[in-house]
Amino acid sequence: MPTLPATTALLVIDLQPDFMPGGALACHEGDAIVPGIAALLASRRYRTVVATQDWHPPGHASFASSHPGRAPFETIALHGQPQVLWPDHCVQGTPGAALDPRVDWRAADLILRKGTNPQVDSYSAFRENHGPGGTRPSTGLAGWLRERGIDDVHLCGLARDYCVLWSAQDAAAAGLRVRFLWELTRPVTPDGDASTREALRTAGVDIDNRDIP
Ligand code: VGL
Ligand code: ZN
Repeated sequence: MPTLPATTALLVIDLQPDFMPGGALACHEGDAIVPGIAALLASRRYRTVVATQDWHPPGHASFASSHPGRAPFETIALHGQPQVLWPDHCVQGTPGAALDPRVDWRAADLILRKGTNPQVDSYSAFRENHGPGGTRPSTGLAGWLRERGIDDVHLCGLARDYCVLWSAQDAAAAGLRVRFLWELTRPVTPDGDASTREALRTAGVDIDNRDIP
């Protein structure tokens, strides 16, 4: 496989055991994408690779268990915005929060942990969800990529309908060219695929349907 231009980076979103079948917040067929992503990293086809790691403190505000009387997958208002309440997942330092051990992460140039603010969720690799006061602090990733001359990003990982989608939307909003490696993503909610595709089209994101790009 030929090396891609140095202006293209691969973003691998939240490839962690808690998002795999049997995990705390399993994505539908989440493990099906692991061999393809492992092969992509091993090929060294991308000169720049960024991995994100969902990394919540215990008692995080996105956990249903932090809201007495609430159940996982209910939606509440948090900081004035809708917030899906999740099962406890990706708790800092637990095995389910590790990067997937089937991938050789030596090819990753940056490992970005997100969701560390106890009060605020963070789906996107680029900025937190709405927090108190309505602010959405940047993670600095857009600047990190720009400093390296990167203007094109390819995204894969979990979950297709949350963290990969939100990262793709923010990448496009940051002025990057964005390719969504559809077959190297899997959703929390398979029924949501049509609306995910529509949201990506609206954001101007290119959907790549090949098994390996
Ligand atoms: C994710 C829900 C909660 C994701 C992370 O990686 O898509 N979804 N935390
Ligand atoms: Zn999370």
